[in-house]
This record gives sequence, structure tokens and C-alpha cells, in this order.
Amino acid sequence: MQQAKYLIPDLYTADPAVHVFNGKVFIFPSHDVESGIPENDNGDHFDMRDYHVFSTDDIENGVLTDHGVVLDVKDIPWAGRQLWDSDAAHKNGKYYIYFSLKDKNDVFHIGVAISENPEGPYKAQDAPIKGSYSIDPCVFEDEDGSHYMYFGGLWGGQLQRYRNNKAIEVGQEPADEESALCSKVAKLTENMLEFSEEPRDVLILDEQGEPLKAGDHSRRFFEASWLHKYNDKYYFSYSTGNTHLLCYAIGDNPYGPFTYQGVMLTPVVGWTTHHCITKIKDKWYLFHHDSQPSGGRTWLRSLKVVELTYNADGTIKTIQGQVSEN
Ligand code: FUB
Repeated sequence: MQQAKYLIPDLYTADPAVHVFNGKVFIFPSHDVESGIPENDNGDHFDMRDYHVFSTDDIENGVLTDHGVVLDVKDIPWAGRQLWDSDAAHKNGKYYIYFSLKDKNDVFHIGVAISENPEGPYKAQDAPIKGSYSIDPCVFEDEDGSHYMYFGGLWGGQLQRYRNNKAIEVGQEPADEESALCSKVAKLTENMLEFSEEPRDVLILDEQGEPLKAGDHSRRFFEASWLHKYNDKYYFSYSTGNTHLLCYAIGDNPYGPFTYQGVMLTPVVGWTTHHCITKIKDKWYLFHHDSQPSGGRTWLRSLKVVELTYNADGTIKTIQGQVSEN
């Protein structure tokens, strides 16, 4: 699969999480809508209200089934507004959606919803995960069956309002020469509903072994964490936000530190860029979104898939974001 292909022409979808459950490919995206809210740095224009789940037997040529609305903001007891990026996981016969949502005080947290089937419907817990904040959960299952959640996002994602997992009075990014804010990682409890530990910083180091600086906008973490394992190495990938790149860093364990490697996807049409990396059968794929089909309306995004390939040394071959003709 050389060319990127749009996956869901009939619905605006973004922020993909893709998993193979019971031999079938399941896609858990955000569902973009025309909110009518003017664009701002707070992301108010991303006013999403529900999730659909999609599945297929063959990601390259198969028909995609839309399983309809599997979770609606009106059914989440603690909901305020804005159902942003989510991820899904499976353990002991149950399926979990982890989602970003603002509470009634307009503060982002991460919630969990549970189902007996990957295609839902999902029922949300009464409260968000204790100690969770900010956005963009990614749940990675390691080979020993442990699950780790990565999360966080700057600006509208509110990560700058926290230090050491506590809300601070004046939430600003550090000065340019200080260390950048990090994505967070915490192991989940056996029942998949809580953090089993205090979230830790996902440190990204430069080639000198120094943490990336806050002013290093073309490399520092902004949002959209994803973790995958390739040849026994842990690959932490993320968006640089205001420089619109998808980058990655490699580490030896799920907590890192991770060493910055390079750009995986150059900028796409639209402000946000967000992805996941999934192995399906014997190939690796990059799922991401762009705003090309909506004519550049950055809050109306469309999901794409393209094959992801590695060099012999384990580095990822950079994909061009704006080459698709579909
Ligand atoms: O979809 C809303 C937000 O846009 C996501 O949570 C971010 O990662 C960005 O894609």
C-alpha cells in the first residue's frame, strides 16, 4: 500500500486508535462535527459529542462497517463538553474505551467506558479516572499483559496547567530554555479502571542525552501520544502541535527515557495532526487524519491509512503528509 487512502468518506473522523480484536480490525476515532464555534487556541471549535466504532476484515481492500454511536456525551454522568481523542483496550473478555472529556467545570479528564463487545455499546463509569487530567489517552499493552496509559496535551489540552500531577495557580508553558513539558505515563490497575501509580514524565532526550527544551517547537511533545513496540524497542510517537509534525523517539522500556529520532509524518492539511501505529497481519500501518476533504476546515478531519516502513537500523521512513490524491 504505497498511497495513503481515506478510510471513512461519509463521516468526519479524526484521532485514530486502531486495534486488532478477535482477528478483526477495529477503528476508534473522534467524530468531528460542524460546531459553528469560531476557531481559537483553546480548541473550542472541536465540540465533538459522540463516538462511532468501525471494523473491517481487510484494512487495504475490505468494506468498513460503521457500528453507529457507541458512546454519547449525554450518557456520561460527569460530562461537560468536548469528547476528544480516545483509545481502546481489551482484557479478560471486556473492552474499554478511554476518552478525553471536559467536566462540568471545563477541566479535561480521562474517562473509561466498558463493553462486552468491541463494537459496543459502551457504558461510562460514573466519574473520570482518579488523578487523571489533560487529554489524549493511549493505552499500550506490553507482552507481559501489563497496560500503560500515556496522556497529555498542551494549550486547549490543558497540560500546562499542571506540574508534578497537581494543578498550579497560573498554568503556563515553561520558558524556552527550560525543559519541555512531557507526556505522562502510568500503569493501569488489574481491573483497567485506575492508575496503579502516580503518572510519570515521558522524557524525550536529544542526541546529547539532554531533555528537549520547551522552546524546541519542532521536536518537543505537544499532544497525541502513541506507543508501539518494534523489534523489542519501545517507540513513543507524538505531535509537535504548532509545528504540525508527527515525531518519534525510541526507548528500552515503557517508561523511557526515549531518545528523539526524527519526523514520521510531515505536515498535513489542517492544524492538528494525530495518529496511531498498528501492526495488522505482517505489515505496519500509520493511521492519521487531515482536513483535505473538508477544504481545509481544521475542525472537520478525515481518517487515512498508509503503510509504515522501517529502515534496517530500526528508524522509521518519513511519510509525506500532503501527497494523497484520494
Ligand atoms: O480532536 C481534538 C484534539 O485535536 C485531539 O484530542 C488532539 O490530539 C487533536 O487532534
